Amino acid sequence: MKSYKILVTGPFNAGKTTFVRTLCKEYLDTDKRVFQRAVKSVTTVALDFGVVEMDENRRVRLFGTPGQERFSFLWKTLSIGMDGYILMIDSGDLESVKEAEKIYKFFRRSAPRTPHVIAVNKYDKPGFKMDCEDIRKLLEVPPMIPVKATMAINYNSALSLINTLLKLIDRGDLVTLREEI
Ligand SMILES: Nc1nc2c(ncn2[C@@H]2O[C@H](COP(=O)(O)OP(=O)(O)O)[C@@H](O)[C@H]2O)c(=O)[nH]1
Ligand SMILES: [Mg+2]
Repeated sequence: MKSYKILVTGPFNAGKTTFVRTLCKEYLDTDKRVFQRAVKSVTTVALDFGVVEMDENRRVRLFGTPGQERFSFLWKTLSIGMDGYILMIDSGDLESVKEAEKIYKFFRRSAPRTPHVIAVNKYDKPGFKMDCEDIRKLLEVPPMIPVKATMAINYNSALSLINTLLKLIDRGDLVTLREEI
């Protein structure tokens, strides 16, 4: 049995907790009620955790980070031993993209050779949306790193994102990634 540790990171409200809940029958979340109900009424304060059984040979352990920068001291700790990470962004929110830029810089610096995918999330929502190519340019994502439109609320979309990342991890293209920095 191969076990992968995947970190799900990204700004507040991008859909990280939703992603873990969609994929995992059993999960742990640490969402707390927020008393300033500006954007949403609950927020993750420590981590999300869930296990996905991909098939009889592969298991994925998902660790979702808290999005707000005041919890960023946890990012490094949660990322220890990760095989890959997902950077999730709310495609309809420019603030989310700006926040994502800071988080991405943090992980590119602290884990420069770690395979990852960018999830341009909430693609089902009508109205303004950033497209994947714009996000790629803005975040300066290396060519071999996938930038995918996703819907964390949808099981098949969430599963397909995990599969994309596992393929990248199994290819072991870390050397190429290092050369692209
Ligand atoms: N329409 C739509 N809403 C989503 C999607 N993913 C997450 N959301 C909603 O976005 C809000 C924030 O999601 P949450 O998972 O708490 O974000 P987190 O802060 O990154 O953990 C919630 O109201 C979710 O229901 C998606 O793919 N489509
Ligand atoms: Mg959350």
